[in-house]
Amino acid sequence: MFTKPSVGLSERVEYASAEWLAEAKRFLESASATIPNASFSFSAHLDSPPPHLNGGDGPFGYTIRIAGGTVEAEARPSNDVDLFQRGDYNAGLPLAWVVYGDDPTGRARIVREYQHLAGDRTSGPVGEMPGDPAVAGVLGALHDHLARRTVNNPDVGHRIKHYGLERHAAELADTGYTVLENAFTDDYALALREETHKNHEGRAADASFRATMLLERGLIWEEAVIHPWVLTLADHLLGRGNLIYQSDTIVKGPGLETHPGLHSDYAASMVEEPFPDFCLEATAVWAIDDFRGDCGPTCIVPGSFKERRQVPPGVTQEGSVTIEMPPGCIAFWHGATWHGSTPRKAAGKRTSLHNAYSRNFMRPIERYEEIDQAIVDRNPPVFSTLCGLDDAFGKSGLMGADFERLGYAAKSGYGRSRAFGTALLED
Ligand SMILES: O=C(O)CCC(=O)C(=O)O
Ligand SMILES: [Fe+2]
Repeated sequence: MFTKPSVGLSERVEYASAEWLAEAKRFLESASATIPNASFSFSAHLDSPPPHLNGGDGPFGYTIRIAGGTVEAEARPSNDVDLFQRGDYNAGLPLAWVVYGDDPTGRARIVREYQHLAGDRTSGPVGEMPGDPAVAGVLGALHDHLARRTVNNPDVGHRIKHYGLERHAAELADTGYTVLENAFTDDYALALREETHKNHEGRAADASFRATMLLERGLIWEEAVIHPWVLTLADHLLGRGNLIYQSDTIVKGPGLETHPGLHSDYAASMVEEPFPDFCLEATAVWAIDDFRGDCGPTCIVPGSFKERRQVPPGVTQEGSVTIEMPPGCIAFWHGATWHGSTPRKAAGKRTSLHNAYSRNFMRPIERYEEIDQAIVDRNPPVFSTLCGLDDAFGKSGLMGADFERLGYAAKSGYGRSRAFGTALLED
């Protein structure tokens, strides 16, 4: 049996859209009986919203006022509220999709990461949360209610622009790989390293250098797989609705040669040659430890994805370049690019996270269709999509295909990376 997305597909909404705001109003109205005397207002001013959401020239955002059992919701920002926040739409979006559950402090780590990615594109809140715990509780519940419904910005080009990924997209088109600098903090690297080493400890000396199926191994891996910059490059190369193909860590000690020679990441899928000119699979490698010099970095042949074939037997690493990156970087490559890994010469270990993504119609190496319901429920829709829970594959019954999912995939532009609403016009 397939695990279910945490809410019905028809209930999903875009951040700060008219439907999102209507859902917020509906939720608060149904909760208002529990806080009959509440008086509280909050607002957000969101800069650079996706054009398809912004009907006019005025400032974009929302304002919600709760007073005497009534709820007013307006699709524009206002300073005249108890709690106000301003920031870039795409920078704020991941913060809006964090599901806190019963423990508001339990997600501090990922909130800090999203703030790190946002940099100065969001400013701190002005004002205070309501002092009355009952009102604060309803607002917390509202946040999670919306987070479980909030999809990614479907305008991939808009995300590329506002996350500052234009250079990275150009490098992918040119060389087939790119490096996202400062993509996670030192504190996050520490937490990833600790978790990785726990998974690798106590294994037999001849055990695999990989620990696999990470999405069933804890919250930190669930967080990492939906890194907003990585998801944007994955959507760009693979189209929306792409899947997690494999999620694993590698710990490489001195002398260990994990990937001699060269390979393409299409090898396991045995893709027929010539490869299609669109990308089928792409890989994100997180440098939890140093990937420079004699630390055993990945090596790659720039532009080799244009060969559109597997690495022929006997090809060596000669002519490849190493991907030199300090901890906190994420390398991302087109899966048809020829690469390998250099043996580690330095003392100590190289720790890395390898999240590979594939097109929606591909058959991934790892299977998450029966992942624990609790894992899906504590994550936003992007996570359920990556696990293959939203599409129609494998879900046919005796009465035919899953038409709800087929319709959802079509409406959401699965398989496409072009701007929302333009796909049909361009065809
Ligand atoms: O560990 C490395 O340096 C390369 C790993 C690799 O080939 C991959 O993740 O696809
Ligand atoms: Fe590889």
